[in-house]
Amino acid sequence: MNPLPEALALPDPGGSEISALSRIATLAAADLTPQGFEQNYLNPGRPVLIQGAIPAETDWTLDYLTAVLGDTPLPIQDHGKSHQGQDKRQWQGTGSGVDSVVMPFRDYAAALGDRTAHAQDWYMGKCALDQTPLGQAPEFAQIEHRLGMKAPVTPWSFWMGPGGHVTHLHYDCMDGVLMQFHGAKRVILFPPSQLYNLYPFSLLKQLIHGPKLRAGHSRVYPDQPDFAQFPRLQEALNHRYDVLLQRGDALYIPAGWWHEVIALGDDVTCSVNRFWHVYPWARGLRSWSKWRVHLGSILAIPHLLKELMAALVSGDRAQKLHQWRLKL
Ligand SMILES: O=C(O)CCC(=O)C(=O)O
Repeated sequence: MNPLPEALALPDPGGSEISALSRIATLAAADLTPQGFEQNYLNPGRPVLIQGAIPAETDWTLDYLTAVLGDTPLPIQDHGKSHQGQDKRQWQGTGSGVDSVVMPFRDYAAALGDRTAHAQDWYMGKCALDQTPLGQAPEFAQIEHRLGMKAPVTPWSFWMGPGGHVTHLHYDCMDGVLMQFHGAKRVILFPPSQLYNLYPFSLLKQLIHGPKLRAGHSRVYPDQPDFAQFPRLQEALNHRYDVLLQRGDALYIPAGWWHEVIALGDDVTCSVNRFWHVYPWARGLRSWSKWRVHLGSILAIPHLLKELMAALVSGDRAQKLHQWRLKL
């Protein structure tokens, strides 16, 4: 087990404890107040696992989701099984940089049921729920109230799909809260101090490939370390944390914290997250990880404009423009 860095070993008011498995601060939702969250987690940018953040009776099974979402058209990321385990330096895209197809939820549910989605690694990543019947789910308001989070950047969004899917190691330039509505996920975390020990894609790569290969994504597999190619990974592994995210839990992932998210089991897993502006502002302003991602986005502009022109002159303009927007 990794030693707990001093910043993470602060005592929490309200009877929280450090989980032996995750070594990340863990507390019951009932013990959480907006003031406690701000003081102990938001201000220092410290992750926390909040258990019981969603009522025990809430379980977003595939049958429930199909009944609620029915024919609502939603984008599905097509990762393709060959992606997994490949040398990431060969990748042409990752995360929201892979191709998406829009299909009625019911068809996606059928693909999960007959395992086409497992075979093809079709995943609903960062799929906005605001225009769907789930957009106003009461569980969202409850967690916002408990955490006292201000200034959201994105709508609440789905991260759901087949067990076995891996959202590869990356960090975001915003604070995030990931809530588990069905099944379980394992989350591997590294602090922002490990930025270069985790070999992010270079800014130059983003200039050439645009947002398909973002500077916030890592070139290493934390569970299959290749120390010959990536020697500094050895040091990063001393700072690794593992969190088990079970149904009902919420995980606060501060901006700049690396995370890899693995959908456990064979069944469907369903999580929902939202991104927020970094608060307090000073934490964001001091974060080179955050600035680096913004710089990458600026460098991606020429590539994006080129793709936009190609979409505009394409025979399939509406579809191409839609795909272009999903990659932003
Ligand atoms: O659940 C997932 O697959 C990924 C979630 C994620 O990357 C996030 O919440 O920032």
